[in-house]
Amino acid sequence: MGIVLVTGASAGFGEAIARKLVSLGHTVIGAARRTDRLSALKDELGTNFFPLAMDVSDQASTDAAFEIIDRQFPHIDLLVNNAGLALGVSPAHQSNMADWERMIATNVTGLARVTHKVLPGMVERDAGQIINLGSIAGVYAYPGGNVYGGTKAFVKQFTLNLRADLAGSRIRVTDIEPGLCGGTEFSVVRLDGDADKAAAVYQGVQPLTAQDIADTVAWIAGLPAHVNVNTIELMPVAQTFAGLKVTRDA
Ligand code: 8X3
Repeated sequence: MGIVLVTGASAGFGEAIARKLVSLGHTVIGAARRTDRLSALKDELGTNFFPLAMDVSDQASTDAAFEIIDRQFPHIDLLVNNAGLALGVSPAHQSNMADWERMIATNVTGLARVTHKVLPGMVERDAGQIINLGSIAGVYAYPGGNVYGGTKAFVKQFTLNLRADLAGSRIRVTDIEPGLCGGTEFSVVRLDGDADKAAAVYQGVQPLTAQDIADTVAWIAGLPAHVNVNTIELMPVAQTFAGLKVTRDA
């Protein structure tokens, strides 16, 4: 049983991962901006859940959160870099620059920032595990994916590059790459709060669930110490990578 830091723990994947890992006996530090939601989770999960205010897109907020972690916890055994978001599905030339900057600040800079905080301690102890939440959007290009897909390609390559730098150590690093996932606020946020458009994304489809992702995290974390899952791609059966578009002359 270990000490786990989950970012973006107030909702969606992060909340499900926190719940799952607490149920398995881990101590979970659940970090997020929305502390009211973390408090509710604390009421549910009890002493093995430690709510922590942290906005990974903000250096000062992350510094303050790590001062608390350093005071209260001896080390982190598992970092789950889950905080991230998609904003917009417009083609690149019609996208909003502020949306792009926010995705980069959270999905790229935030993930790197938290990793940069945690990694030296893991290397010093020659122990630990990092699980990053990438996406199929970082592997397959699709219309409207533009910067979101770019941030997830960063997550994938950063994960693999960490493996390269950590060669010879016992530290494990994984990129989980989910496809279409429902039952979370992800699509509502992506579609700027439009619940009808978000519901249409899942029309007639059984998507992955946050529970599927939490189970995957728990499986990877529970593998024997000599096994590293480099990347793992999950899609609902209803989604495939068929359909490379060909534009024909009229
Ligand atoms: C998002 C994956 O398939 O919903 O990370 O665009 S998908």
